[in-house]
Amino acid sequence: MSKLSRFGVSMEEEFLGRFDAYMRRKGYKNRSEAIRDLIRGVFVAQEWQANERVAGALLVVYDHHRRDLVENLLGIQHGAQEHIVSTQHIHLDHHNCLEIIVVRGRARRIQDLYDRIQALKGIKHTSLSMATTGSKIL
Ligand code: NI
Repeated sequence: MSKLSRFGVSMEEEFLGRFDAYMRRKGYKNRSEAIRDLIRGVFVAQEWQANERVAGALLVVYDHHRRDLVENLLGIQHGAQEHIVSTQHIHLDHHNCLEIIVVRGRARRIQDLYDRIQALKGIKHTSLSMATTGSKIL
């Protein structure tokens, strides 16, 4: 573990009060850990903006009776094998399926993959969880 440094932060009381309320709601025991997590979030966002190697998960909900959609979804994934680490398929009910596609690679390529899946006709819901490989985050 690297050496810890302390620093002082000045801010308006009302602003700090709101931050402390946020911290308590989230269950943090102290401000330091809450601030560290917020800063880590900024660094992860920067990794994505700088097109670095990132990791993440795409979540897709769709009706599997739409065969054209299923075919297109599979086609896109087969064309992006180098970025797909694994796929988990959950049958939600008689009609709906949920897929979690774990991805890794350059941020722009992952974003492009997500955009193409999101734009498929018939998709009910998508979300992209932008994570990090962890190599640049303490
Ligand atoms: Ni299914």
